[in-house]
Amino acid sequence: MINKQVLSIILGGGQGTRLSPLTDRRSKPAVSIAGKYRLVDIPISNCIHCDIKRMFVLTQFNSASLNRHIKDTYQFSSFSNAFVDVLAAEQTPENKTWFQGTADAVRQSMHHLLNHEFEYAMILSGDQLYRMDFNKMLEEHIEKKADISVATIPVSAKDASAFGILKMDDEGYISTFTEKPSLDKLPGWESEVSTEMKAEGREYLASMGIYIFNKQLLTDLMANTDMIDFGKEIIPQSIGVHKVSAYQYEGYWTDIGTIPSFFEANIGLTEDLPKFDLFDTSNNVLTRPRILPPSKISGTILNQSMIADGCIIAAKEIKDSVIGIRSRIGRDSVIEKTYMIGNNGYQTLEEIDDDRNNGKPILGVGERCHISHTILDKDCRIGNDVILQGGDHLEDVSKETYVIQGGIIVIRRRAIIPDGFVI
Ligand code: ADQ
Ligand code: ADP
Repeated sequence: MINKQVLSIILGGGQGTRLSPLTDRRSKPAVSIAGKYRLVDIPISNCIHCDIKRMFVLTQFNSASLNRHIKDTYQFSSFSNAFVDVLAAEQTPENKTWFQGTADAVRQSMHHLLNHEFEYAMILSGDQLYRMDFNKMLEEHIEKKADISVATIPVSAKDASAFGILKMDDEGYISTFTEKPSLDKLPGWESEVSTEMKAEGREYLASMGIYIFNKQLLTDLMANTDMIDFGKEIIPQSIGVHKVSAYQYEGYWTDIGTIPSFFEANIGLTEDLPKFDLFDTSNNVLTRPRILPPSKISGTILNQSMIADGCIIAAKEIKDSVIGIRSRIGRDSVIEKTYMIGNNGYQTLEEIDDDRNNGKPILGVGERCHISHTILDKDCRIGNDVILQGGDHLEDVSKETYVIQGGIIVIRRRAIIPDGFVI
């Protein structure tokens, strides 16, 4: 029953614009993934499957879609104490008290957290794709009488600079920690890892940004220090002062906090045996059930693709792509390596006629388009004969209707791309 003593705190995104433009008008936890879920569904589902059912989602700004999603999805019996609450920073970007970092977000939310009884705070990131049994980590935390536990995963030298890298002593406590070391600082930071991980060249133990804190210590740190970040300050400065334990995890886990990693994680789901299995029914990803009709597809060659509910598709070919709810794709269009997020609703036949008569592209992708290495955000209107060919040949840019980042074209939400447009 230890999980009943846990309060989970999901860090839902800072001021950072790493997922921009997807986060320009909605908070990060509300960003759509795999055509029908939202990012926040990943940590929430992990918690629910571990019977950790009291959760706060800390976000820099509130969005209607996040609140509606949480309210409509996570409904618990009124006789249980389960809840998912969104706590948004109430300030403006100009205001100094806007969440300054991950620990500052927790500090500013402490008065809400302390309204609940708990022994352990489970701090999770809102931008990772993984499935983890938090109870195992919790059991180890208690067994080792740790004050703080940090979940760790082996990574390669190439990836190590993006993470907090640590070393453990013989008893499994963290002896040293460095946040995002540059490549030249890496020698000497290798750890003993399993032969499987070693064979993959993953010899550095990275912090997954998943922490368990004993309530008393967290309360003290929040009240008596002004440290604003877990990775940069609290974790490194706790080593040698508190018992900071490393929980070793070797399953699938990936950061989806940037446009390229978000894109790869989505497209990766279309592989024959994807590393993250959406078809694992005992640990499924939960989301809002929608009453949508089955997708209707005609004349399309479909390969390695996932098509969500409620789509109307007449494309020529769709491959290596994820097509989100209520997507509409016109005749003779080819979609490759693309994540189409989908639409919020359908147009009526009258609206479609009106748009056509006024020369305005209708919702979705038009006819004879060729789209690859692209993310189409919600409710875009892509005209006919549009060519969007993402790839490494493209420079990063930010325009009114689209952004290019790391070779991936991102068409902004509600953007209208005229007939014949070419990138
Ligand atoms: P990063 O992921 O780079 O490194 P950070 O940017 O602090 O760290 O984000 C952690 C999580 O908190 C993300 O989900 C982010 O969106 C969210 N977040 C950031 N600022 C926030 C704020 N002000 N309010 C609410 N949420 C906020 C961290 C650790 C590393 C570790 C990696 C693993 O610092 O040590 O290796 O996570 O991904
Ligand atoms: P998301 O793209 O994250 O799903 P939604 O499309 O659900 O976000 O937007 C949330 C709510 O805000 C919806 O009710 C939507 O109609 C409304 N909304 C979003 N953008 C606009 C806008 N530009 N003008 C008017 N209403 C908007």
